[in-house]
Amino acid sequence: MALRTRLTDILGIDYPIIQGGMAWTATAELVAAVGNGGGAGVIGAGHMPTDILREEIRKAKSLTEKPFGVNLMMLTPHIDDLAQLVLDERVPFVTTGAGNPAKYMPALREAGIKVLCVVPSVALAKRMESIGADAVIGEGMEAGGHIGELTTMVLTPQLVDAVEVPVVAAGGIADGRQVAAAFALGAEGVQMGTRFMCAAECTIHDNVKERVLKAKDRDTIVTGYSTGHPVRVLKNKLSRQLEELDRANKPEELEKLGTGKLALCMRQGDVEMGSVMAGQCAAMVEDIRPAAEIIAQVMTEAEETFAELGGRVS
Ligand code: TUI
Repeated sequence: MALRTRLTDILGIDYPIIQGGMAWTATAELVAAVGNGGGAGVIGAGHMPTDILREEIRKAKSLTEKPFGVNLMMLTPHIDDLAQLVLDERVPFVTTGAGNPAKYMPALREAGIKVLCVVPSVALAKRMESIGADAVIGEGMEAGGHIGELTTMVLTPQLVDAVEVPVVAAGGIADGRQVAAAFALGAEGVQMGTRFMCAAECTIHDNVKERVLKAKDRDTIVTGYSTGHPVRVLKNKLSRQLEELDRANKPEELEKLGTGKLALCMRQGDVEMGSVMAGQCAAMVEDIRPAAEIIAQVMTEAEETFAELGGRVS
């Protein structure tokens, strides 16, 4: 059964589930599978060269008739070119992350592209709403990759109180009980990244999927506080070296050591010297299955959780 919220109406999807736009991870195959399963697939542009992103967008268009999005990562130096490309290709929607997308809002809105901004704070959410964001995605620090300071549990209800546009909860969500919890907090959708790393259609190296499947509750760590861009990863040889540089307060060396390591992990499968970006909920991911099944299972679990709640409280 489809579940309708303002988010599903805005994006034209069946289920209020957005797939996180993970760089080097969320490629056309995964994005199309999520779309065909009734969710919102999002290509992770990250630092992708413009030509490659164009190919990914065209491939996604060839694999699905459903709407899909592109995540624009504000820290990339050629962000102007990537933003122009999504305008030229008339991508249905964009998610933005790792910075303030204000500069691109007028052109995106003018082109009729929906914009959903990832925000780590109430202040940024209000600002994004004031410049025309269609929804905000509040991402808690349980998430993988670049993170803010607040947890999903604390950020979500504050966003719901602060803005009129729909709030999507993100960070640490991998199953239907958590989706139900997000809805209880007032969210109208969720974004899941780590869970979709173990979708059958996700093209990352099998070594990474194995690492995620093996992860336990305390297996992630946040490195890079000294650079101002903290990043959550699964612990490995690289994270221990980055931790040392953080402790020694050597942000330049840390940046240098971290460069190129996400691709090394996701594409080449080096899970010791690569950056295994994943959220705390990696511990909850227990199988590899098609994206459509992940979506169906999570939605069924969420509905069961709602039904059960009545019986557990009196
Ligand atoms: O963007 C993400 N997660 C990412 S991006 C990424 S690539 C990268 N690699 C190394 C260092 C930095 C990035 C890997 N993972 N999530 C969305 C997100 N956005 N989380 C937090 C934010 C955020 C932070 C600050 C959004 C806006 C913001 O605004 C600050 C400002 O400029 O006002």
